[in-house]
Amino acid sequence: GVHERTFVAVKPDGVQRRLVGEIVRRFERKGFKLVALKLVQASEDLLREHYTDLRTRPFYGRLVHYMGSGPVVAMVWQGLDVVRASRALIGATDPADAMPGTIRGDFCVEIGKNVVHGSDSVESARREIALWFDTKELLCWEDSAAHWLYE
Ligand code: YYY
Ligand code: MG
Repeated sequence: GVHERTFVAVKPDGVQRRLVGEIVRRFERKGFKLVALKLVQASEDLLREHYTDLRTRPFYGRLVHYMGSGPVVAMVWQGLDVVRASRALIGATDPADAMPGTIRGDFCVEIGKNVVHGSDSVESARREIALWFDTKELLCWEDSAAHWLYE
């Protein structure tokens, strides 16, 4: 429903490459509602937990190191089908497979430096939002554009 939420993060390469505004802009113009945003230097523990499903994969150590190599912009976006729609805006995991017009398709070339994260299911989104944010950081505000976005 329209209250679905997802966790999105601009990864350290995205921050270094000054892509924060561009990435936020793509979610904003689509019509999603920003409910939380912060610049974070993530701890190794947080990143290990964030990517726990991938802990047995050969790239896990490198992934955790990369994600901790600089600040990330952590965000929560809300809206109709936002988990699935965000994955569509972000594009395929490997930028070589990501369609032009998607964030990864437009701004990066390698899987290990793919500039942005988005939750892959409503359940993952719930887990990731709880991991990265305190409840009080998730703001409730009246969305005056909702009337023009939703039937
Ligand atoms: O959800 P998404 O980020 O698109 O991909 P995941 O399969 O969850 O993998 C998380 C993260 O790990 C991916 O964005 C890049 C990295 N990675 C990698 O470096 N090498 C792989 N073969 C697969 C994933
Ligand atoms: Mg994933």
